[in-house]
Amino acid sequence: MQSETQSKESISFEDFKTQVLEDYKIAVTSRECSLLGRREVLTGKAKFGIFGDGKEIPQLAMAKVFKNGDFRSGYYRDQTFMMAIGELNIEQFFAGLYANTNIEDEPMSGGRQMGGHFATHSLEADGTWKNLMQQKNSSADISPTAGQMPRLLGLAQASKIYRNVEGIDAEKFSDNGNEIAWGTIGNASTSEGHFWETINAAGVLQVPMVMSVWDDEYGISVHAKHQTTKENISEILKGFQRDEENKGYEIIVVNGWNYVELVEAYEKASKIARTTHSPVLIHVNELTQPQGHSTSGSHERYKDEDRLTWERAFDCNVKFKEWVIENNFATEAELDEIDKDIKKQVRDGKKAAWTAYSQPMKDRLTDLLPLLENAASNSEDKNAILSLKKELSEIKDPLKKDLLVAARKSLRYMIGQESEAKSQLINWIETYTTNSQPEYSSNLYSESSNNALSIEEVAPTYDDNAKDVDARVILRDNFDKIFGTRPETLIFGEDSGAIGDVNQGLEGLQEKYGELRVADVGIREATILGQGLGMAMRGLRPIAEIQYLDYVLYALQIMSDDLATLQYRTKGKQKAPVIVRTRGHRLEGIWHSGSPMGALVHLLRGIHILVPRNMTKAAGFYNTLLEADEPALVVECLNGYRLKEKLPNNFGEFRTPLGVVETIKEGKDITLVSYGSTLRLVEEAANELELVGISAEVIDVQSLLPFDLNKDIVKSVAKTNRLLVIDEDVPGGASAYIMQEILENQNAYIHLDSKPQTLAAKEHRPAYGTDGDYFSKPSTEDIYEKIYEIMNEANPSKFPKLR
Ligand SMILES: Cc1ncc(C[n+]2csc(CCOP(=O)(O)OP(=O)(O)O)c2C)c(N)n1
Ligand SMILES: [Mg+2]
Repeated sequence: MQSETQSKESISFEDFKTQVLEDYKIAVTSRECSLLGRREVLTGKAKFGIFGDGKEIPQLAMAKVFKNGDFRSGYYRDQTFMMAIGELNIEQFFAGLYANTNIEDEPMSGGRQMGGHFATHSLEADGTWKNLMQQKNSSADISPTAGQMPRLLGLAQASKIYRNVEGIDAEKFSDNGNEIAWGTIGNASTSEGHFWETINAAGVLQVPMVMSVWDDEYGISVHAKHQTTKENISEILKGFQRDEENKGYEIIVVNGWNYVELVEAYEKASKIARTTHSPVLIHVNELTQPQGHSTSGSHERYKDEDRLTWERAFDCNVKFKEWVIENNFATEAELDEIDKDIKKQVRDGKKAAWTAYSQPMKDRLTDLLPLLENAASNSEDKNAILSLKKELSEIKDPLKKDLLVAARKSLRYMIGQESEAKSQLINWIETYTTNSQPEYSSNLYSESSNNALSIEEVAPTYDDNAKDVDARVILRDNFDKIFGTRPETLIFGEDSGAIGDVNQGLEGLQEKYGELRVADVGIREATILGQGLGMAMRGLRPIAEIQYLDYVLYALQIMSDDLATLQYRTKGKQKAPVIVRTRGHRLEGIWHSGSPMGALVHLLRGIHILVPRNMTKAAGFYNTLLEADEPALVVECLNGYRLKEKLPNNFGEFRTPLGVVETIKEGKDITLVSYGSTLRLVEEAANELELVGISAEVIDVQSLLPFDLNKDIVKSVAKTNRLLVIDEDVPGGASAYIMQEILENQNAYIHLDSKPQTLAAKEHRPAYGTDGDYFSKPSTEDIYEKIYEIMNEANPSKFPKLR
């Protein structure tokens, strides 16, 4: 049996034996970590545990063929794989369980993610790329099941781009596109739409993606009969199998306890994907869950005795041990000795991890207790503080929180007094908070010197006799310049290729730059986003086009859960500077004129959201973003492509700054704040109001996230003393967000002489047709009358009632 494996053919028995025993040690170490990890949760030292027990052996086989430059996109069962590629050791495993916030101790997320969510570091401390070809890479896991799929597609596609597009500086990212993106998913999670969308897309694109399904027949308590047609994922995927005539998938089925067959399967998969770029699906059957799904319940509740007996017998580690003995790689006694050794190693590693995690709190406690003692002596309520101190000192392993709670509560017993003891305590609280808060809140956005906010504005310049052109021409010529000068850029979307997008902003560019760089793709927004995300994680500069703003919702879950959290959940160790291009507001009908900007602003913290009012501004945003190292969503105005704009002469160079508002009409009576397509109506209303003596100042927000960094809007309100925010979102949507920024963060309330108000669309989706639009969204008349009403209330004699 062994002689059939390639490993055995190419290496000596002794070498093979060494490898087998190394694998055995990793499998046992991983299992011991799972067993002890569960106990740490049950005794309360860790909050939650989800482990990789029962999935060890296939992961060893995958690790064997996983090369430098490759990427994993997987889920919470993959601890054995991470150990086998040398990216997770025992202490780090426990540091993750305890939520150690030191990224050196807990490299997966610096304590931000629960254990079992894995990542490697793609970035240097300054945010620049490491050489990803000199390490094994794992994109950072997320908890939503199948959420790893869209990104996996992009990670695989990057190899195809690097192999086939000339001129890209690939040194840190690729060796001629030989890298594989390895996906893992649980059997039950293949029920998710993301799984099917990704599988189909990878088959169409023919990218080097090897997808492993870890099949243990269950998704928590729910059996395969409720999850999968025919209870068999590879069986129903058979139509994807490639043959002489058609490209497709290589589909491999293998049992998860059979070491030899697994090694063969992964070697075969690796060879196919690396050389031909054909995707491969490996259905790994007959896996188990020795401890059940997670620490939140026991599987004895839903597995019958037969199943539990079978699971004990077919536990992959048990079968592996039997195989090692049967094939004379070691005796049972030798393996037992190894087991014993490893048990001790894991116990020691766990202890070391606990000390590393808990010692800093104990150290701070020694600073704090004397301060509390002192505070008590200086307080009229001495006993109250002493009792807080006592409670704190009795906690065996205090959390950061415990220290702060005691310190902050103590201050309440010192209100109204001045003392050295009190200032020392305040000082301690402030220093402790300043040091602790970033451990939980840093890196939502890029903190590198290339962050988008640090990219300076460059104004568009014009020839003396610059023509007025259809605005889409400005986008097209700017994209032309971008693709001509930056080989690592590419754009893809529905109708983006052959016809040059539905509004001709990419006209002729596919012909010029090829089908890989200006590409048509299927109708599958989540994986369009995933393509962008994955390729951006491998050093490319993708522009993912979502045809209309209303369809961003299909990609929204991935944008929110994966892209927006990426820098945060890796504490700045991974980035994906993808640009998401879309167009929205004001066309016709329920699904062509939505403006859910409030929803986006709230779900996408971590991504910049830009709402340029014209195409010169939009093009400028693309130029800015390509200089920067973080993701953004750019919403072009659907009704702006055919409006005339003056043709600039510095394409690719002019840059619209982020977070900077623009006053597009000066005025003294009221400040009107708006953005995007609505602005034209606001300007119209403002001009009409001049005729009755109302002078409105109109401000274009341009950038919802970040918002008015220079706090210019409050300067306008200080002058006009009145404020109206207008947009096309639902009431309380983005307009409420804008209002909060202006009133609360910019303190505009102190300047107000009239009630600050918002004017938004109706609560329902916008109805079809010109009248549907008029009765659904704010019209010029609505805006005019709202402003007039505010002025009438302020000065009824000058502005008598309109109606
Ligand atoms: C989108 C989503 N829905 C539900 C959950 C809760 N959940 C976590 S794991 C899991 C079962 C997954 O089963 P499977 O994919 O077979 O993986 P296994 O745990 O069996 O390895 C569920 C329902 C989740 N994390 N994400
Ligand atoms: Mg399962």
